Amino acid sequence: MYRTRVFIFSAPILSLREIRVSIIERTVSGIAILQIDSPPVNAFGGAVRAALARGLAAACAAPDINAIVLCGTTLFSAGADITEFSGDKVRLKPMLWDLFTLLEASPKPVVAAVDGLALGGGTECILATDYRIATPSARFGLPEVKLGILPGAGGTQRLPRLIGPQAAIDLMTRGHTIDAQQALALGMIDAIAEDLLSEAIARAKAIAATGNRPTAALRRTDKVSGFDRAYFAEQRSKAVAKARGLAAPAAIVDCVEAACTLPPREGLRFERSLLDALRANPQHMALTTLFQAERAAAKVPHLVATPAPVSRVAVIGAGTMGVGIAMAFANAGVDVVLSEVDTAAVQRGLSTIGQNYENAVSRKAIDRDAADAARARIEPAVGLEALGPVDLVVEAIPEEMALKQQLFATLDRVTPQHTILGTNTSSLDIDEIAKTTSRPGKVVGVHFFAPANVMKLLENVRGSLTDDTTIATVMALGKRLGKVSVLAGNCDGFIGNRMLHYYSCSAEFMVEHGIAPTRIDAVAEAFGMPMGPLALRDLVGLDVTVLVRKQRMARQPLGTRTPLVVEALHAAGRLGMKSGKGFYRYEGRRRLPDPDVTTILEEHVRRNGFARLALTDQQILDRLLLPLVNEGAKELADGTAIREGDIDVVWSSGYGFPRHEGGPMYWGRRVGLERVKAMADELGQCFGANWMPASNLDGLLKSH
Ligand code: 3H9
Repeated sequence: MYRTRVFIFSAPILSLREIRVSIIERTVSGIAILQIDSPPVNAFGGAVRAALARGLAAACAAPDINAIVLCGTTLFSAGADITEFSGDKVRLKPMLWDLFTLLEASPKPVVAAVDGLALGGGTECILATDYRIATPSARFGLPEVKLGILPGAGGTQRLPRLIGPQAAIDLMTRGHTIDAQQALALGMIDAIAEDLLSEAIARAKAIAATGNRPTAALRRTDKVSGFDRAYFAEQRSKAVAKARGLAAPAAIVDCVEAACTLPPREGLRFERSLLDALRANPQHMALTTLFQAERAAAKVPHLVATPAPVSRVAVIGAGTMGVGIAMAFANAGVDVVLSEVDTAAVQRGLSTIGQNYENAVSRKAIDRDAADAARARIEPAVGLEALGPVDLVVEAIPEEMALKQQLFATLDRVTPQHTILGTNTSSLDIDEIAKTTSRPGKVVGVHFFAPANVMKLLENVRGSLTDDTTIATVMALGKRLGKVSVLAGNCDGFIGNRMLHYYSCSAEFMVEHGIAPTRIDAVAEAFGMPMGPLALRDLVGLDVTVLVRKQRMARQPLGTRTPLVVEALHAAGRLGMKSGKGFYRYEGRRRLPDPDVTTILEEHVRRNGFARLALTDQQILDRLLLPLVNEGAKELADGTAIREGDIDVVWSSGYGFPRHEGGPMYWGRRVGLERVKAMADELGQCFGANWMPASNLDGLLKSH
């Protein structure tokens, strides 16, 4: 019917990836189609920006073109090219904000056609077009806040004008994605169509034929009038309260206020000045480095094996962990058999699962159909003989070596030879468990974090005989379950819990030297930890700490001092949150200071004759975090962790280390590894050899 010509506006090749923006010019229809095609995610790197600007200019100059359709491939665009964020990279012109200004000023109408994802600059781009159409499955979002910045290519100025300040603040400060139906309801897009390109072409033709162009977002005023200073003051204080120290949310509110109160050009200038300030804030680089570390963590150096298929999984144990793990698989579309020792136990597990899904539906975290489908994927089983043909087993029974060994010996007998046998242990020796089976190559640690259906981390643990296919399989599992996978070596506590020991013990030593638990927790929480170390002890249970510590004390070198405040509280009948009393007293989940704790602790300090320390808040923070970094360095030295970034991913995704601090190793580098060493020297003298400086700290100091 019509002649199709394809121009490839190939840009200077900046990397091995193919970068191109193609213009498909349909001369009969009079429509130019600009397609962004730059794998893997159509990011707006310099080359793409330049090619798009050239494409736009060519389409505007061509006399037989009346309108333009702008589209992507299977996704529209993931936004600005994050690899350009590291300081040393030269950014090619045009800058993203200039490109979108060009787009908005195009003399010929531009219709955006969105399939897949439009994120960050991808969403900002479509806001600068005349009309926006998306497929029903398209998703939109402005996740810049997660990188410590704001939608600084005009997004903070165009979005409120299209959808109003409240919805704009919500989208930009939370950074979540919404689907096409929600975007349509908000007024962010104008239509949804199955046959995306045909509809977009038809709309472009219609706008060109009538000459009736919709008002550009920046010139709209209907949604942004009538909001006073008090409204924005309230929005700002809500954003700050939720931000836990992250600077970007408040800046986003400031920009939205500017969109509601300033003329467009001034608003854009204001947005740029706040973008520049956030870019200069160390939080931005910390978050960007963590984004890259998360993607790197999933790639195990020199591992070439292909993951084995996993279509049916068994979870052994229907306690809190087992239930969460079963839900994590079911949510990802994997069939699960949940096994317990008797019918009553498995029924209890199923009823918890049912309740969890009901709660999720009422919170609107999942829709009813998806919840029912996930629940239907979980099948109960009593005993191990009834597991059937499963590809992977994840064991989540109590942390006792003898129990686990007995279980694995049975699993080895009752499951097919290809089945991978995973243990959810948080600290036990994988090799000791593997040796009870005839397939140590297929035994691996798959350490989920509670609640397993929510927490993002999967810490996989390689035993000395675990084979490459097994490792590739469990590493790929993380992505399938929507989690980040990190590979750890086999040692006491692996990457995360091994470091946690030093963090918690350091807090307890401070208590032994007269610092109040409430103050230590307040310092940790002010830094951004979701919960202080002593409140965390209460959550886990003081009885659990006492038990684990007894086993650990038998293994530690002579001359190592162990803090015994948990033991003192436990001896007074305080088990933590579950008994309503621990380092605090509890009213439900509400944590309150308890004068009885002060009495017990003072007696403990007096009886042992511990000296009182006077510490500033900064010194308390240093005593909590510097030993973490020291132990992390030791993990790098002995191969427990492959990369510093892996440790940062474990701590940010599994332990709530504030993401904008980049993780403990990133934080340690920023504050100075010399301080890590000095602290380790000091604590090593007091508490024993385990606390001494890592041997590789000097090497790490030189390596950056
Ligand atoms: C922005 O737009 C700023 C502007 O407002 C203002 C500026 C003035 N750039 O995650 P995956 C890579 S800020 C470069 O494994 P998935 C990623 O590193 C930006 N590269 O896949 C990986 O590389 P590799 C706002 C990017 O399917 C590969 O793509 N946008 C970018 O699970 C595959 O990624 C965001 O914050 C990027 N923007 O998830 C979006 N995005 O293969 C961030 C990804 O070498 N991205 N890569 O490991 C995401 O959320 C996810 O990557 C996405 C795909 C959902 C897109």
